[in-house]
Amino acid sequence: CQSILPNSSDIHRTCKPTSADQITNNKIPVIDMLDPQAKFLITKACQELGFFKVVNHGVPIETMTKLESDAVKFFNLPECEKDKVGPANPFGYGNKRIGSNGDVGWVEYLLFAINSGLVSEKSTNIPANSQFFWSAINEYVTAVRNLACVVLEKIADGLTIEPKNVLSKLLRDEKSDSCFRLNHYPPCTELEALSSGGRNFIGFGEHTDPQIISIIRSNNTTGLQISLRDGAWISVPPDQHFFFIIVGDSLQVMTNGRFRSVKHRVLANNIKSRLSMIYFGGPPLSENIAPLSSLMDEGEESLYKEFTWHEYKKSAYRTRLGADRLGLFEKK
Ligand code: GA4
Repeated sequence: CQSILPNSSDIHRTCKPTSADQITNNKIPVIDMLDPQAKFLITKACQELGFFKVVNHGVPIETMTKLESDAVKFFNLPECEKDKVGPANPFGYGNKRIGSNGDVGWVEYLLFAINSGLVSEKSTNIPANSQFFWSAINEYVTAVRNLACVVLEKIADGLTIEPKNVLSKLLRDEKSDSCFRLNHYPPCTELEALSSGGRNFIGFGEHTDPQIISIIRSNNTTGLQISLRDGAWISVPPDQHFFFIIVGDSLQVMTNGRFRSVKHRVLANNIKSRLSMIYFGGPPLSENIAPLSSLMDEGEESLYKEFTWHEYKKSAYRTRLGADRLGLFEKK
């Protein structure tokens, strides 16, 4: 059973904690999807932080817990079994290596393409007829895609742009280039030693998501942090019953910089495993990523050069995880 792990010294990528490096609940907006004000509150959160939590989201808890328990079963398999589904290129099972440009983290994952709204069995070499969790995963992905679309419709409403489905139709399109990720962060026993020296152990390095919107749900283990405008990192208290919404680079461009794609990262935990599931909602490859005309003020110019999602994605895959990907497309 040969492992593909890089030399362990490669994964000792560390970072300095900041003064704001603590569990900070009150900085993260909590949006009740049934609140008539939700559209305004969501829009405000996207402008200020690019991140918020949603409650009353309508996704049954069992849809989340069923997939979580199947995912735990998968990640508990012997390494040689999991390796049969890898290496991730970019889809499939990956262990510690993230992308193909040398990024590593204390994480193992499954990355799936989504085709016509369903997780593509062909994007990994997991047999379609295996005892794998296809039904749990597709039930989950269908539910969160729907939630993402409702959020995007509220955003259009909050920004008073027409038509209301101008953003959500990109995710509902059968050519939508979305993907789904299961991340498992095993407990990291070296963490204590390292953090006593004032450093933290990186599970998944800082980055922004290239897509329009991401929806993340995790088990009850800490680790996720987001960066505030002033550069301080705050820890996001985990909440297994709810979702966190992340504004992606494409939505920043479509709102001509009104919304902010939030930098985030995951720190490893020394005691508990963290399991997260993330839906990345992207447009069709041929879609032009440009400010929405109905949003632009008179005489307002795009802050960005013209590009399609395909071009942006191609460029993103050539960058390191923490790169300023959007910077390459800004008009200087
Ligand atoms: C970050 C968001 C998603 O997880 C992802 C990641 C992708 C990958 O893991 O293959 C990338 C990363 C992500 C952006 C830069 C490139 C590509 C790893 C990497 C170093 C699936 C995505 O779409 O972009």
